[in-house]
Amino acid sequence: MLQTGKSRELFDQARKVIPGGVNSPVRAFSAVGGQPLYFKKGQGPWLWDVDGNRYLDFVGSWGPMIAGHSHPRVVEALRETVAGGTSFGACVETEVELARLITQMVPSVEMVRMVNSGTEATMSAIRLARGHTGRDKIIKFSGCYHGHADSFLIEAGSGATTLGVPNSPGIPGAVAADTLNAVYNDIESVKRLIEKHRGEIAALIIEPVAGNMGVIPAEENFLRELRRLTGEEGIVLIFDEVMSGFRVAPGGAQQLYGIRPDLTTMGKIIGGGLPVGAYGGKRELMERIAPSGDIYQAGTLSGNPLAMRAGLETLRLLNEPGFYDKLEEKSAMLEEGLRENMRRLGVGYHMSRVGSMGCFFFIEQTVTNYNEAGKCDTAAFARYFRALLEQGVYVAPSQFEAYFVSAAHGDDEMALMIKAHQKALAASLEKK
Ligand code: KE4
Repeated sequence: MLQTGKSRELFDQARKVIPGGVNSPVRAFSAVGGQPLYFKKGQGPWLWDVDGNRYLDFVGSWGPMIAGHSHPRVVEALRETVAGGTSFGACVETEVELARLITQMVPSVEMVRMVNSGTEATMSAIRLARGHTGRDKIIKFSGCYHGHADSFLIEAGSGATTLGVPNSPGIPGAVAADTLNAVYNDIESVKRLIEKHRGEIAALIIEPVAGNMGVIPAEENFLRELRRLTGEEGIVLIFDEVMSGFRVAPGGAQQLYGIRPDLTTMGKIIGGGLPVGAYGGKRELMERIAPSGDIYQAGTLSGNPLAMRAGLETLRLLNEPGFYDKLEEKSAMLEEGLRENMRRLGVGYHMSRVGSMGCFFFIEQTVTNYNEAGKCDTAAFARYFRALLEQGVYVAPSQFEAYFVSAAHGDDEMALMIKAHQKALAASLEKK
């Protein structure tokens, strides 16, 4: 049994001064029972908690740590930068370098604006689309999560679903009325909304690889159809690649599928673990943003020197020859091992993976949308999660998230995960 006395003590104190004791709901372990762990160190694929327990990490801070924790090059870059100060609220050289590198890596992004979180990126992207088109409504997809801005917390995935609040209180009716939800991978559901609200829809925003209702890749012709329809209707197509960007390919899902959205939102990996978000796209759209245009968006810490340097160093690592090939090799090896375990145990859970992000659903049917994902046996997932944790493996504390493989995970770590997974899966099958 894991000794987590110090984490418990900290959590008791936290609950007195932080809502739910956490600074982000999905960390609260509420879907898997028990209490959150407090971590104090990460090194490569490993995490240590405040009680000294070591875990093999497949959360990777929900995606940013694709190069592994405390990568020496990132640490050195930050050490150098912090010696010269932490924030100037003014322009720095590295923000130009990072913007240039992003425009080189992501095919559709001609200009990019840095912000401080994925939420800020998506919030700003829909304001830009609304300002540019003069329309108010947006289409999103049930189960996708685009951060916690008002317009998105309608049938939202990730922590909102995990905690059973996909529609948060506090969203004004008028705002909620402008958010239309379609069904992921169901083009007819999009066509019906466009028919009904022709001329009123500013943007359609989608995770091209959904990672917040478990991992559900968009079917290829679905994305192609979305591109065609939005083009015909003057609707701004926004790919929310906060999670899939720089993860599933150097240029994200849009490179993988060869589809060019009008705007792309980014985050996570481009901060190398520091707070960063970004949105970018066609020049004619982006130049509408102040001060070149009249659509306002701003941020005290946008382009922060520490975050820019960590992001720049991380993207440079991704551009080293063979980075993605090696990541794909490991991720495929892990997938095969997990599938073999399921075959051995005679369970046919649905597994999906795109590059180094994946998940398997505690349900023996295919999962292509939110409704199907919602039918998973989350109690079995909770047993699986706890059994993995007891073996020193840390995955996301929710069925409606993804696991992430980093460049720091080696063959030994994969073998360890495959072994632990088999035991945890067996444990999850024993009805408690
Ligand atoms: P942030 O505001 O949390 O930086 O980014 C919001 C966001 C936007 N778009 C996508 C596709 C995302 O996955 C996210 C955030 N992802 C979740 C994990 N599924 C963040 C974890 C959390 O809420 O603590």
